[in-house]
Amino acid sequence: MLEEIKQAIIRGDAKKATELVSKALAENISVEKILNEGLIAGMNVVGVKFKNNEFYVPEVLIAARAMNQAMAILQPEIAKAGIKPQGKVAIGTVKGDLHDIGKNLVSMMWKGAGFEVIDLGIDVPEEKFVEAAKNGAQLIGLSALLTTTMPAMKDVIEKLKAEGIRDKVKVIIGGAPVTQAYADEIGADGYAPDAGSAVDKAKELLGLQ
Ligand code: B12
Repeated sequence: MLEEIKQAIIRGDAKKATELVSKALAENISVEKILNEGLIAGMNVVGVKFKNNEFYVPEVLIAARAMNQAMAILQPEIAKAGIKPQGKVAIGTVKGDLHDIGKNLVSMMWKGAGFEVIDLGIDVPEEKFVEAAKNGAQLIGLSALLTTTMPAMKDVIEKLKAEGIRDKVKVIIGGAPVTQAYADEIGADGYAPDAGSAVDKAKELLGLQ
């Protein structure tokens, strides 16, 4: 079943992927397994094929659409795990960057962990992150998938400093090219390599565990 989900994502067959995810849930396969061994595993293969020029942008977009639709089915299940809002957090993909699958996944996991999540979307200018912090977000998540957009994460931190609110909000960063070393370099409070550890890290940064 998980292998079939993976293959449906690779083919970009949204109908099949959503059907299979519903079926897997009905058979009590854990949300975590469906995500990691089905959806993310499929998207990883798509990534390799894209890199090797076996897939081009349209195929990747079709796979991404299938992934997003299948994730929409999982979302209520992920959310069920949550209890009451543990805090207010905001997340967005930084300026110039349109990748949102990983960001959406982190957003879902945070919702599932009981956070109130403000999703700022993609291609988000630094002012929007600052605004979210001013509106009460205690933690800001920045996502970047391109080496060329990683510096925009630093711009957000600099903007928070310039506005005098850097010490009022925690900043956590992530995305495939991002590392702990980069987080240290730009003065972010934390980094997480995947959506699961993003939950632990957020809790840690907000003093909840
Ligand atoms: C899907 C995809 C696209 C889709 C995006 C669709 C969408 N709605 O997101 C489309 C086709 C639009 C696209 C476009 C481009 N892409 Co692209 N894309 C990918 C691909 C294949 C998969 C990315 C993905 O979704 N992975 C699955 C998710 C689940 O993983 P993830 O994003 O890493 O997220 C996880 C963690 O990183 C972490 N995380 C993510 N965000 C955050 C945030 C926080 C706060 C935390 C804590 C954690 C966290 O948790 C997530 C879940 O576990 C990657 C290859 C790859 N394997 O990464 C290339 C890739 C990222 N793309 C690449 C490129 C070059 C481009 C383009 C420039 C191509 C072009 N020439 O037009 C454009 C750029 C457009 C733009 N301005 O953004 C390169 C980047 C190279 C580089 N080093 O900079 C990659 C690596 C492919 C490659 N090897 O060449 N792309």
